[in-house]
Amino acid sequence: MRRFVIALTAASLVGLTMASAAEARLSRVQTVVLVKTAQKFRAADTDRSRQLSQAEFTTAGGNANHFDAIDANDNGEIGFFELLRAFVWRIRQR
Ligand SMILES: [Ca+2]
Repeated sequence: MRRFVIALTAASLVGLTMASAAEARLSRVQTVVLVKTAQKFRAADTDRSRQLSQAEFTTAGGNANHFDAIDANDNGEIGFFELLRAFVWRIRQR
């Protein structure tokens, strides 16, 4: 019984460590995506309006054919969270 409890405890600790490692990795990926999106958005938003016009988007290398899909609220501009959602969606498609 004692060996069983020790084995179960060890297995639980290994499982927790693996879960923690996976969570830590996910957290790092989320942070990288968030920081890179913020950097790209800031660089593309040349008039500092906190919105990307279609011209700003394409000048920064965005595909004009994707603009309308990323502009989720159809206001003719891309906000930071619209761009972030597009990046997350793209990552999930890989
Ligand atoms: Ca928009």
